[in-house]
Amino acid sequence: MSVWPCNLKGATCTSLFCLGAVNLTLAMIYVLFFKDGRLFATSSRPAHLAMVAPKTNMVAPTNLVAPTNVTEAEMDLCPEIPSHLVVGPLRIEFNSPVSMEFIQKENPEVEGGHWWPIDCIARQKVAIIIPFRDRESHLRYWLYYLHPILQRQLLDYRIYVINQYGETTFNRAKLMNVGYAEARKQYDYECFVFSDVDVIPMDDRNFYRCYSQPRHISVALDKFGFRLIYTGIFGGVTALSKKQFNTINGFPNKYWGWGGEDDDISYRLSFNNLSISRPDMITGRCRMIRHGPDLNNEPNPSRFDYIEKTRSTMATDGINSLEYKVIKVEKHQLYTNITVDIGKP
Ligand SMILES: [Mn+2]
Repeated sequence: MSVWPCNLKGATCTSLFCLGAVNLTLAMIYVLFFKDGRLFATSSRPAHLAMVAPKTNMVAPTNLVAPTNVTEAEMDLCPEIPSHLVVGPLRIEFNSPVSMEFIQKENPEVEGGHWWPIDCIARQKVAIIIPFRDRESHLRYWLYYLHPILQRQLLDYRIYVINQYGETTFNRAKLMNVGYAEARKQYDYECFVFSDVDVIPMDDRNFYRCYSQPRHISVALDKFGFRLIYTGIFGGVTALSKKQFNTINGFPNKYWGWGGEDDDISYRLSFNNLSISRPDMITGRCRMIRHGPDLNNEPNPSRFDYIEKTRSTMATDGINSLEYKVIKVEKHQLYTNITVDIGKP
């Protein structure tokens, strides 16, 4: 029996075999080194690909523009859509609590909530701001799910938890203003994402970055049957560039208690001729953690009066009139915590 893998004799068989071997070698070189479009595209930071739904559930992104031809000067910029990393729909559940230690072990490269890609230059430096008080278990779910997603999106990001000091009525919009102001002092961010602690995206193609218009990210909440409940809605998770944020004088400071501040922000956008950019209703699906009413965050009865006057108040109530006192700054591995006294109504 011949050791050659064919029945032909002599030179014909040898050359066929050699051709096959050359082909195989070339294919291996391609797979090993060129697959990511970059020579030796190896990383010491493996992408976290857990929690992936079956491939059959995946839907092609319709809201994303294909990257244009990369010029030589942009050679090292990260791809606008890292399609080799993002996976599409994700399974998001809140049944089994996760410990902070576990999430820390899962994200060894994160420091003070900061992570950035090492194989390419991130397209945007993003400050992610979470207005917060007394929701530790929600924060753990948020960190558990979001860190891997933001890393697959190849963002240079840092998580800021803006923790309201004391027991007075909660003020979400003012805390977001504080987050903006404090983040600006630390780093030259070009994009600010504002996220409720209890909202988690269900698709990693829903990018936590800025667009040419202010971005509404949490467009299809499970709580509302995955529908946009009204056109101007701008709550949950949103993203504004530095320029967009300053154009509207930031957010209002006077909405104490639940409700109204998101609509005020939406009015600020339209009065300044900005429109709202959104992902499609599949990519934009999000889950909200169920919870009872918070202490000291009752619905604000003045909100309807305030919203009516946004056009005249937005120039004087905003980032230009913000006053607060930082109580303490703590760098945890997975986030930077800023506890702040924002006064009272
Ligand atoms: Mn909530």
